[in-house]
Amino acid sequence: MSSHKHPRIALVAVDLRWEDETGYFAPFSYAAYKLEAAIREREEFAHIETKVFELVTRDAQVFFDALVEFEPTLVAASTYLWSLPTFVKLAKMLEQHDPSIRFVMGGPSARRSMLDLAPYREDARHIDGVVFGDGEVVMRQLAHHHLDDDWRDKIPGLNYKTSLGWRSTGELGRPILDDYLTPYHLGTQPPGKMGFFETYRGCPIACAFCQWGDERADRVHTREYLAGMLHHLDASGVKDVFCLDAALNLSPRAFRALLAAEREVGALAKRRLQSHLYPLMLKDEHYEFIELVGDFQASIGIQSLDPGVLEILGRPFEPKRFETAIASMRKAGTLDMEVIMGLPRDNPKSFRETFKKTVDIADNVRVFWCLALPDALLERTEEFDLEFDPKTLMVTSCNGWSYEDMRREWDFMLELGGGSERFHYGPNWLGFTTPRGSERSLLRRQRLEREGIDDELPLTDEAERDAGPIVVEWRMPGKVSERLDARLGGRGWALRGARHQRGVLLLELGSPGGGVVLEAVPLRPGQPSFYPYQGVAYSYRGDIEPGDLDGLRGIIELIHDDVGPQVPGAASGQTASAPV
Ligand code: B12
Ligand code: SF4
Repeated sequence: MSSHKHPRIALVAVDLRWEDETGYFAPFSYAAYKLEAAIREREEFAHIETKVFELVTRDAQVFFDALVEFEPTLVAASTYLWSLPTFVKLAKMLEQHDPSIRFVMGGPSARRSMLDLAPYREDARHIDGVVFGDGEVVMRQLAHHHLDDDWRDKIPGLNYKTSLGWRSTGELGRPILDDYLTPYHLGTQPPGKMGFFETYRGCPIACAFCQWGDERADRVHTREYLAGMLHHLDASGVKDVFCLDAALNLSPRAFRALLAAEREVGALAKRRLQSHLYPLMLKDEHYEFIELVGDFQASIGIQSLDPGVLEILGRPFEPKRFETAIASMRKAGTLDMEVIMGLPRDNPKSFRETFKKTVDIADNVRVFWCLALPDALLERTEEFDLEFDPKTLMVTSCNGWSYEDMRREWDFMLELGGGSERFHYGPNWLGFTTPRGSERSLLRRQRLEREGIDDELPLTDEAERDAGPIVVEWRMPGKVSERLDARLGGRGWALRGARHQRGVLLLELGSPGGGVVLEAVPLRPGQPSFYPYQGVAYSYRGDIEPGDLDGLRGIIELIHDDVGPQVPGAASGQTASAPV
């Protein structure tokens, strides 16, 4: 029996725009818009209303309020590391509000191993369906059947938790990539954002620490499809483009299709394209493609330069060929390099070597704190004697590393990065421009100006950037979080959220009398602040009784040891600018 309700599908995602301190990246949830397109492109679904709710918040209540107004019959949540806590809470809230609303979750954090972790174990049963892989096929099935009483029986590929454990509705086929249009084909992409495209899915290499490596990479888009996508992307006026592939050159078939499509359309000739490249597989045709692009910014995920570590973790590496490839890549464009700190079987000494070499070679460096991701290290904790924080997935110790080692290396890099151009960081990543990169970027800007390529930052609207209430989980390693909870709790205060915004650390504190937002920036001479304390200028927003001001100063002193090192450029970060 079917319900007589009018189908309304809400796709939800957390908007990460404010996570990028540099302003150079204006991302959006490509998956949410791509899945919406899978429904909107089909005539048979013309009667279904769809809407993407990509909100600048991690507060489930804010999503709930927005959804209740829309009255969805199906909520499809695009779930990543940064949105899992929010969407698990949201599922529960929606079920309590109206049990007839179907709540389905997909994306790389929608995994059994994640939902069985302590923070989610209890509430996972409020999710009606969890999809472990690609979403296009299942979204169309959901559009057809979600209002039927026996909807779950009709849709393979759903997993759900019962009091007796997990149940599955069966295997789901993988989508044929060309059968699904992009948001650019339909003109439904969000305005003011950068452009995203894919040429294939998955990655043929299987590095132990990466979630991508778990997927086969045997499906590619054709030249015709990519030419259509580039044509629409061009017409959309998007300025910066980011290629979502594991690396542009890891699938020869997909790459050749892209090369032919770009030759035909010429959409990338006046644009900046950021893409990962795999140095050991670079050939002449790749340089030919780079030549076609207006401004090509290559990223290389080297992760470690220690051949022994890479071998253990399943990543092919040949130092000689690597060096030759890097030398040619440096001639072709800007070179960003990415490394991971805390990889199992690596150690602080070897990591420091990798880091130093990377700073020497690259224009921009990005470092990621090792994460225990599902389909990757999360499934191999015993093998690597690995401990991690179940909320942030940040590794807290493993073969070769103690938590203190990691903290020390991280602080060292924060200090170094703090004195560099384009320094930005979050709880599990940091990045900056190297001295070599600063020189190069000056020359690059001059060249772009000559060639008429716009070098403006893609997202400049401050008002839009700050729109919406923002409450963020405290995402520092568990021990810091635990210490803060214990210290504040003893005085009747609580840490409700924390975020970095444009060089300012914002802490949302709950107090017996309400709450305040505490701002922390590095202390500069003559700078006004509520309480300058040990190199950090603390100010607050919100109402606080005059009698409570001393209490707030006491709280600042209490948390400073943990909070100070998180202030961009403060304390340890203020002085260092010397090259390693
Ligand atoms: C672009 C990108 C970003 C962007 C933001 C993207 C955004 N707003 O969504 C930026 C640069 C900001 C970013 C940052 C980070 N990222 Co990132 N990022 C990516 C990347 C390269 C592409 C994502 C994408 O759009 N893919 C294309 C779409 C089509 O694929 P998809 O997202 O998997 O969606 C498909 C399915 O999962 C499914 N699906 C998705 N949603 C839903 C919903 C429903 C209902 C259903 C049924 C199905 C479904 O269907 C989709 C189509 O088939 C991926 C790697 C990759 N290629 O996927 C990493 C990835 C998502 N990032 C990852 C990580 C870890 C990070 C960081 C934490 C950095 C780090 N340490 O590596 C940061 C921190 C972010 C933060 N502030 O907290 C991990 C996520 C792991 C996880 N379990 O969540 C990934 C998978 C890479 C990896 N290392 O393995 N990232
Ligand atoms: S780290 Fe890069 S090469 Fe290794 S599996 Fe992930 S995407 Fe592939």
